[in-house]
Amino acid sequence: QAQSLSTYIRLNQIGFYPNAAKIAIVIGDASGEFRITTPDLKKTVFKGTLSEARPNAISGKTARTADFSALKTAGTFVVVIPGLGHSYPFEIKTNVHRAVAIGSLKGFYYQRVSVDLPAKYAGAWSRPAGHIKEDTHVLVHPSAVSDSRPAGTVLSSPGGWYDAGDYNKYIVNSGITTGTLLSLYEDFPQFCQAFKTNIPESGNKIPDVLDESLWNLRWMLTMQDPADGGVYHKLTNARFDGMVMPDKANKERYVVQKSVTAALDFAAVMAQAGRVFKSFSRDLPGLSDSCVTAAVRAWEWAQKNPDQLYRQNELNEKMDPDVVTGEYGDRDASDEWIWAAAELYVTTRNDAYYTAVNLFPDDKMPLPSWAQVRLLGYYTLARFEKSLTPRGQKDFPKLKKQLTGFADELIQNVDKQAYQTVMGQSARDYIWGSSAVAANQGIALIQAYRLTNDKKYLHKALTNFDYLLGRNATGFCFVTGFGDKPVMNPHHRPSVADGIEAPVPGLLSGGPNGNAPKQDKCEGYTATSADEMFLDASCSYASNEIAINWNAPLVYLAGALEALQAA
Ligand code: G3I
Ligand code: 9MR
Repeated sequence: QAQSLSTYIRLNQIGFYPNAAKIAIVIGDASGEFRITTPDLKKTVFKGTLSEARPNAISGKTARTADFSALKTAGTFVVVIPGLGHSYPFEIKTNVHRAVAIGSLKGFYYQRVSVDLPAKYAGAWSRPAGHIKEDTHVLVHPSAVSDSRPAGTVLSSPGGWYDAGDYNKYIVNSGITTGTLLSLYEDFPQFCQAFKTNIPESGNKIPDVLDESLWNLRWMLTMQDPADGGVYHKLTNARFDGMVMPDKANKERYVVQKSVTAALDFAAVMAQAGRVFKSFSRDLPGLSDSCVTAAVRAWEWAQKNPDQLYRQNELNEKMDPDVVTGEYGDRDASDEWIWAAAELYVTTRNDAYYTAVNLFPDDKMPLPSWAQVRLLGYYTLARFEKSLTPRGQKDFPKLKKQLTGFADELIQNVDKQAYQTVMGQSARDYIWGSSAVAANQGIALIQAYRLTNDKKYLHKALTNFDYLLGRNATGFCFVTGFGDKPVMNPHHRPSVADGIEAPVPGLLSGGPNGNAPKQDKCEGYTATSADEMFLDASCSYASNEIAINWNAPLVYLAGALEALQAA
């Protein structure tokens, strides 16, 4: 009988590793047999039976699983559900996610500030440099004025990456992003040597993931006040730009108040960078030492200013101009202390950092996000088990137990879920930037795999990658430029303003967010459950913006799965 494309079949729209699990989800009423065929539907290569219907914990809707893991033949195929239709085509092959891994790291190149993106590297998305005035003309906001930098001072603070769909630069978010990219290198150095993204630096001796990270690290270094070691919270306009290209965004830029969270996230990343770039000292003389020095100075500033949190509303009551761009505010810096202490300790092997803070205040294992960085410190302690001082080694068994216990919780009930993914077991996963929840859950599982060698963690990490690439309740592939139903209209100023239909590629959409309609007030949301609360419209910044701190865990997960081939 005739078969047409069915949107009721949800699967990773890119494909599967030959030896890995292969699952498609079928929503609606279908039951009984399914087939895997060639895309012309003529040749059947596998037959199976759909699972029993499982209820979706979030929406209550039911779904069935088509499990064709036993099919290991390389090729391009579709899932066929008799009477319903067929899926998008997918591939089975080794390195099947290499293009996504490369594309998502390349996404950072497109976010670069202060530099032209020529067609040689940027293809159709070639554009002139944005914010070139930052080279000589960044103002000191009244909240950031100090003896060394009185009102009227102008600074140079070019480079780095635009944070997201907006054009501002925020140290807190830069910190977690850069730390995650550096961690991919630390965990999979060999893979990273051959991980090339066609950026201007690709021919040099430094892996592209580190060259890309350096683009932002160098900017971050300019955000430290040499007089006292403090770090400005952000470099920003007072208000968001319109939907214009970066070179047309000409509002005044300010560095805004130093904060303890910025100082500690900066200290953590600089300490990590000091470690990573040590082995590239011949090509980057002095960089490693400069990073460690900057880290120590930021840490010491934080010790003297532990209560200096960034609270934008309080600031705006006292200061002019009001600053209404992204806050990345915090009420509690205890997790930032843990991350900075762990990185400085591992880099310097000085127990004073280890004992300066309570590294294990409780048994909680909060998933990493810009606001919660505790686990980034734990991952580092776990990564360097062999080189910890006796003080750190003493705690290692406890740390390992907590990290694997957390992973066990994440995977415990996955097989009962309608979509068979770690992501989405609770409606609480569907917050602003939920795609990064999925990616960071994946990273937590990769860490557990590295600690135990138990492949169940690796296999479950792959379920969340499948989620991001299409096995989800929206049916979208959340990475621009990939899949058959990709996000096309992200809240991303260049993608809106460049006149090109396809958005800038390799960027991860924030994803479903139960509160999005209230938060961005974009018209057109129709979903009734959080897992579907997503709108592929550029006004939907609470569900469809892109952001560097979401892309980085995508790069990590894609890179780790490629390095390990998830087999
Ligand atoms: O975590 C809580 C959750 O416990 C609670 O149940 C839920 C109920 O609303 O809220 C959750 O917090 C939300 C948080 O994101 C989750 O990370 C907040 O409501 C929500 O307001 C907050 O949104 C942040 C958003 O800025 C608005 O401030 C996002 O995290 C953050 O990623 C986003 O970052 C923006 C920058 O400000 C500007 N640049 C673009 C960037 C991406 O959209
Ligand atoms: O474009 C801004 C986006 O990057 C932020 O994440 C978001 C929330 O802070 O705000 C967006 O800017 C909107 C502003 O908050 C309200 N007016 C419309 C702006 C988008 O066009």
